[in-house]
Amino acid sequence: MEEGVSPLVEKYWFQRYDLFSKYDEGIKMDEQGWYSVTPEQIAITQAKRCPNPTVVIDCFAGVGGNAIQFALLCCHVVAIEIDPVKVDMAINNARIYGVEDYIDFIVGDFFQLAPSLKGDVVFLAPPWGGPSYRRMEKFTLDILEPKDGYAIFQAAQAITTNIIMFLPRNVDLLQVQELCWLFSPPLEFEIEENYVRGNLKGVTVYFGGAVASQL
Ligand code: MGP
Repeated sequence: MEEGVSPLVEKYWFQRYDLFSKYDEGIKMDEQGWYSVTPEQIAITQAKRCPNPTVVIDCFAGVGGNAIQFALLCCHVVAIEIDPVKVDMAINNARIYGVEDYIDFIVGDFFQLAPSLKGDVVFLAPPWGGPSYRRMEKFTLDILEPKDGYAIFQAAQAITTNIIMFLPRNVDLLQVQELCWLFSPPLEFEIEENYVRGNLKGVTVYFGGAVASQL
């Protein structure tokens, strides 16, 4: 195993090729990246929902797992991440997949940037408060970071109502539905369970006609 891999990361290191199939080509992740990056097959599934061509705003881009798959599927991506170290890693990772020219990386706070952003689809995979979410019976939207799920959704829907949100498998689905009822008529939505090797990893919610109706 690689030097400097913490006990928390060890489990994810064994799943490294599920996270990035090109891991051995020099993929870089910090600790939060290891446990937060969307497994590659799930990121591909999410990206396939986007109409083509599309401008996708990845609001909590982390080390770039989703931005890379959106870019590979011909989307132009605006990838926002507040941590400059993660942005450097994401640029490195995008280069490995040959898509760095299709992603505009921005070091910044999504909430500050949101009023000036334009895009066709907003992608939200915010921090879930670390791996401890697994111990909760129900994950409520107020636990999401850096602000609660309602605030995140509100900022996103001002850009577009075509929103893709990656959430914990134990998320309170009633709360998710309530987000749609904030609109009149209620926003179209679909909930998808995401498995890797038979294990449920999370759920993706597709809001809005452009991404929710393309099954
Ligand atoms: P996990 O918590 O390691 O569950 O996360 P797993 O692998 O099913 O472990 P088990 O021991 O319960 O079997 C599964 C996936 O959820 C990760 O690979 C990430 O893609 C995603 N994920 C986990 N966390 C803590 C976060 C997070 O904070 N933010 C985001 N966006 N995704 C996360």
